[in-house]
Amino acid sequence: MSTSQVRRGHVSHLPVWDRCAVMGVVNVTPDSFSDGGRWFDTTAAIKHGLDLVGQGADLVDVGGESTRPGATRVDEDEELKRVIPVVRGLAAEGVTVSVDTMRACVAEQSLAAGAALVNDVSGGLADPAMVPVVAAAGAPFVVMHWRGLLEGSAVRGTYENVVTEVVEELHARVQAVVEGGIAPDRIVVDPGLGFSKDADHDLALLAHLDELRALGHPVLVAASRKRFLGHVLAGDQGAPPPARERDAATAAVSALAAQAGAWAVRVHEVRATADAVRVARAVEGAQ
Ligand code: PMM
Repeated sequence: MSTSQVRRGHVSHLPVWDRCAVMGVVNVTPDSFSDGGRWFDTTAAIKHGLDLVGQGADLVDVGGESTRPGATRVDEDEELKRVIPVVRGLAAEGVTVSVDTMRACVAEQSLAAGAALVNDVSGGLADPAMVPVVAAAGAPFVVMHWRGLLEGSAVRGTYENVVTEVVEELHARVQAVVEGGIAPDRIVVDPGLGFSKDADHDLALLAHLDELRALGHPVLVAASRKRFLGHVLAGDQGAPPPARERDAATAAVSALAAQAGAWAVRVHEVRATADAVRVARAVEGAQ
């Protein structure tokens, strides 16, 4: 194993990459925050996923439910209808597919349709059947930090020390997930940028990715087009640029995250990030 692989960790049952991996996003939703509605048809979504692979994505994350603030939940049948054919179509083409879902039945059917990884923004909290399903399938699992499902909205975005608290809360979720039967070498952790966090929280977490890595699991960073980038780019006075004008800033985060030892970055626009992680790898190799 190369020093790069040792540094960023490896997820059992997934391919091994000798640099930070690139996870391209296909949102099969009419209302996602940054690209809602664009890939809302099965054929277009599969084509988009294949295009992302052509542009350098190592994995493709397929989601059928928007987690945009204020979004209402889609029903289970609708989520299945959106996601499963796209997962099946991409997996049939040899793509490493991740499914972005909070529902056990969507995870289960996606794994049966060829998905390699389950990405749950609730860290297994939204659906009590999620951890048992993923454990039974022996699949890798992304545990993201989010207080959205905890009681009491007042505590959600309030932190004394966001880095320490996110690390502690992720640690607790990882323990619960391991107790639920998911093997530790299949767990990825994610700080959940923008989920019950403001721009300063997101930036602090990015500045301390080493503390997340110290949990001993590969780290996924999903900064793509998020609100905090709009905030940074707007400066003190101006209005934030719209989501689709945040791709250069996203690629900058990808380079920084790769350099800080992230296992993967999740992005909508793949090309620039694919370059960024390769540059970061070359710099790392030169040290
Ligand atoms: N963010 C979104 C969706 N899925 N998954 C993980 N693991 N981490 C994230 O931060 C995350 C996610 C929301 O972004 P989008 O709707 O713009 O894709």
